[in-house]
Amino acid sequence: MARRIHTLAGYIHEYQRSVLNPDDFWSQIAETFHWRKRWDKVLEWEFETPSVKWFLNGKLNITDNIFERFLYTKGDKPAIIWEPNDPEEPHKVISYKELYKQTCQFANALKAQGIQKGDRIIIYMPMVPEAAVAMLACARIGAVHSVVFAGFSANSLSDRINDCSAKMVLTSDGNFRGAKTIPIKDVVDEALESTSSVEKVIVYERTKTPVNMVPGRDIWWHDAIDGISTENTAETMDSEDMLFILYTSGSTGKPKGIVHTTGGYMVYTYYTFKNVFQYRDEDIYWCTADIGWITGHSYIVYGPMLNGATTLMFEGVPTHPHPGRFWEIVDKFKVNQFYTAPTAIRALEAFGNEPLQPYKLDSLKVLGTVGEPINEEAWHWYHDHVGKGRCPIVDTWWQTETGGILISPLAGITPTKPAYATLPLPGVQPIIVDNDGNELKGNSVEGNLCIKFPWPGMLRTTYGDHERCRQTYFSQYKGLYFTGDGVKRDEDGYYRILGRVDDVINVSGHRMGTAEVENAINEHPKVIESAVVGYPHPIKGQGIYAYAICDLSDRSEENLKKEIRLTVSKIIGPIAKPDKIQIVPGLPKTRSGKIMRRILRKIAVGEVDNFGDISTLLDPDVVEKIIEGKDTAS
Ligand code: 7RM
Repeated sequence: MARRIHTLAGYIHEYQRSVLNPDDFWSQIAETFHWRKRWDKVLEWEFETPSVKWFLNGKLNITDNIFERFLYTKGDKPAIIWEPNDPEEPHKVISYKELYKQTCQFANALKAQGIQKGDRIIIYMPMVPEAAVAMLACARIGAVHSVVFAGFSANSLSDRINDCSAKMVLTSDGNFRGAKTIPIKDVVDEALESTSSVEKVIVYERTKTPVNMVPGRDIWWHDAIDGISTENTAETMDSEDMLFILYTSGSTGKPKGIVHTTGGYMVYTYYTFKNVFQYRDEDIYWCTADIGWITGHSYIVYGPMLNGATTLMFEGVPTHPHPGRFWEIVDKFKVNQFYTAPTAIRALEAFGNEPLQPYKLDSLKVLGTVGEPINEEAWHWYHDHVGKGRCPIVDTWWQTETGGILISPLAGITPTKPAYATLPLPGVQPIIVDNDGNELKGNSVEGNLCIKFPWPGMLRTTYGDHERCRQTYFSQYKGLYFTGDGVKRDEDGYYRILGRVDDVINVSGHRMGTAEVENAINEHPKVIESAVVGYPHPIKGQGIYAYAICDLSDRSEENLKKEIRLTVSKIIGPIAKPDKIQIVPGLPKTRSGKIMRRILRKIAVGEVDNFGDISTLLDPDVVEKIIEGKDTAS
């Protein structure tokens, strides 16, 4: 198989080659694809503006490289195995040929509904194969998809629709999640009350939940494809044409639309999937992420499919109807590579080993984790009890912005080490800097993680606001991409990610800006001001601790906290609900009005002495009052 690394020596060799001559390295990988016109130049870049272009003037379509490329060799191979939320409902197996037909047909349907190359389409759907069809159909005709996690609120959805002026929304009547059925079409209807760009809504029937179909605007998926041809010639795209936008939280209030383009993203997700997971042609690969996150884009849909892999898609949740559900699915389909998040591992570990007992799990060859730092405890449990000590764990570090995995072991090829993402993939050049931007060279150092050279899968801009992209990622440290993560390089040169160094909280692998949550809390009319910090949480990794100054004149503290949680749920979504709320008389602020989160973080974990210098505080007494009230947090 082209471009697969087989040995540790091979890794070292490829890594060196990728640094010495990136153009040769990446063009040899890109050559394994079908290009309608070859690129003129491999790479043009500078990290000031920034401007990054890969495979310049190359012409291609990413779906050509999934379907037309594999049709003769893998047409009958399962592309998607879909397991529904309810174990009683039959699963589906969709071959590459069948997925190709569905993609072409839906691509034609989108065109028939007036969609053209460059139009933005929001996908707000459950984990059903049609969600992948929707993404691929957009890519086929050059429409830009923006998948929004179907757990987000109407308000979050309308913000995203407005930010990219989406012309269409793809959704479903409802979403089965564990024991619940969530009426997501209602959420879309509410979101569309505060948007004006959306002309059409296509609704996939999943739950048979009654919905209100707006005449002239809403159309059922099955009606949209009725009588539509299953043949379609893919649009010719430039390497640097936008493939998708995915919104992600940062340290400011408003989520950013991360933009990925066609050629580089294709090459990068293909290469990283192949090497990190060491996927073999007959393997069944399962990533448990939702397609609303970048992991779902790169490692459920594009990466696996560009490798002609069989990718398992699961509609449900880890613990429904029982905490052995994941292991049941592994055995049912003889899953070989299993990729999940530390938060899921910890949640399942909490049930003990009993739920594992009925299952053999002997098909497993590779285990993966992503989304947040994994603690050693959870790593060992995963390794010993799920992998039975036989399976290497790939702890994959990457971001929405990076498009694909940057630092990770290659399964069975390079060494693993508990809680370490270990080594950069070929083509990835990490650098650690101190707060002044000085490079920390050599081993046994700790600092801010930056990347000093482009890789094909990296973000190109933030939608509609390039300056924000520069500000957020390229301005802290001159000439470097700043990840926002702290990192340690140990005595052997292995990387351990230490978590965010900015105001981003990582709850169960989902990024949340403190400002974003505060803005939502402040929407409650009785909240005067609030400050939010992360604190260690046994299952979620980090929990949200909110300090709020409130008007309690006409309701109980308990009721107000309930209402605040409801408000946050409505504005962002249930995942942003604070785990703890403490009503406080004031917040520790500097004379310039900046909230000293450092102090609030310490109080949240019960460290109530040794605050360092608090003399710059406007009102140092407030700290004492917050400490006194700590037990009222709930
Ligand atoms: C893929 C994804 C990105 C942030 C990132 C880190 C954290 C992700 C790991 C990790 C430690 C890991 N994209 N993170 N993977 N921390 N070890 N293996 O999660 O944009 O949603 O989040 O997640 O802080 O900056 S993301």
